[in-house]
Amino acid sequence: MDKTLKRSLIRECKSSIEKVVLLQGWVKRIRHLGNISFLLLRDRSGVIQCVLENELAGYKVDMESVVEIVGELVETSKTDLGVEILVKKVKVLNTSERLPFEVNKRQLQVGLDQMLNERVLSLRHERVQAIFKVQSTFVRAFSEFLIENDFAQIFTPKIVSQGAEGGANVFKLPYFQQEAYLAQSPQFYKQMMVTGGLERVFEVAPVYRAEYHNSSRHLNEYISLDVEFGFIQDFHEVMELETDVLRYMFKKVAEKCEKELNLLEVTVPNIIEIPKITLTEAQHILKTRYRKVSPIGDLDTEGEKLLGKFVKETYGSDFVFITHYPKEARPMYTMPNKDNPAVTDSFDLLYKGLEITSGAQRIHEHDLLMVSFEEKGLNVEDFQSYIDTFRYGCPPHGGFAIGLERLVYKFLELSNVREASAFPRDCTRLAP
Ligand code: AMO
Repeated sequence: MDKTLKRSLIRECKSSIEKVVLLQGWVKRIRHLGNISFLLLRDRSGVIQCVLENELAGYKVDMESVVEIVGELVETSKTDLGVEILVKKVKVLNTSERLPFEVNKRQLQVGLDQMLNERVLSLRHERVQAIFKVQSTFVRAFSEFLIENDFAQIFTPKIVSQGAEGGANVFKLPYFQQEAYLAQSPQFYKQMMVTGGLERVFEVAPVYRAEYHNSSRHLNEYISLDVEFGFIQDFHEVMELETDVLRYMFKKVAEKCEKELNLLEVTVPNIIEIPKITLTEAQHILKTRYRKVSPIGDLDTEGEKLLGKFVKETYGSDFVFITHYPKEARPMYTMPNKDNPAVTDSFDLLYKGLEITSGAQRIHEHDLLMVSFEEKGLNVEDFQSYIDTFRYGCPPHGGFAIGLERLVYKFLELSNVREASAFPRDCTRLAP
């Protein structure tokens, strides 16, 4: 091949001033029509038609093989791109075996299990790739917004000595002479970094939940987008920050992922303000409007779905904050409400009827925290290093965490949260 030519991307071909280009990618399809062949070439940026004539007509290559093409760019009205390649040379860099299923159909016609088992192949499909491009854009926008607002990115351990969320859904692992756990959340550490003096922090990292749920919304490992910040007035400030973060994330996705959103046929929500409803009100609405009785101090899956419908119809919003959960329903670090200490200054954010976030103001007073641990029946000695944090000057603070896969799952209206994870971990899936 011509060593003087550098690789061009397919998306650059449209505006290229070069006449001859070198492209590399996968063979999406090849068709032979008499003395002419049409090869559709795909790279990370798009698809282009390559025309093979004369001695190259009838060129034999297996679908999904990786090839390098040198050809002349010619304008055409026959393709969306407006240009095609008149092939001069073609070289196979790596051949593909026979595919277990077709990856070039408009819709990928495989079940969820096969899609996940054959991830490298299902990813070749543009709609599947689009999911992860949207995911990547969300994460970048989340980080960008927070960095712009003076938050520092932190990295906290995923091997820990205690679960941070209460409950039994922790994975245990042997750790030399001790027993350790996989982190359920960076909760304690993000608070410790705030108290340490960083004031405003965020983290993007996996967390682990030993949940035996085989549902469309549970994973055993997911990416948690965590935020924590100090010197807050109240937990409303935390909800305001989350609203601003989400608004920015969706704005960036609309800007950067136009092609992907068209392909997936979704529109970006216009977030102006997110309605807030207390848990008591929410349960009342469910009971009076839908005759739906909720579990004590909480909402169940059906209740969340009905509330999603209610806020869409009433406020035209895909989102709703549910606030003031009772103490029993929230972890030990959650701040009780000053006027009514039976409830907490906490919230969940529902998006299209699914919880995608929890957040709260935290207890920053040492003695109150000790009481809270004891009320939950927890042994304070097991959490000593966390509790000691509050002995040396801790500002009022709060934060929240967004489940990344749940956000993508709901936004793109996928069939299952697993579709929003490249290599999901569930009760039975450990490979690939
Ligand atoms: P919580 O436990 O509610 O709160 O988790 C926060 C968000 O994480 C997502 N999530 C999950 N996603 C997929 N599979 C799961 N099994 C799963 N479990 C939770 C949800 C949920 O809203 N430390 C607090 C957050 C905070 O207060 O800052 C926490 O972890 O989207």
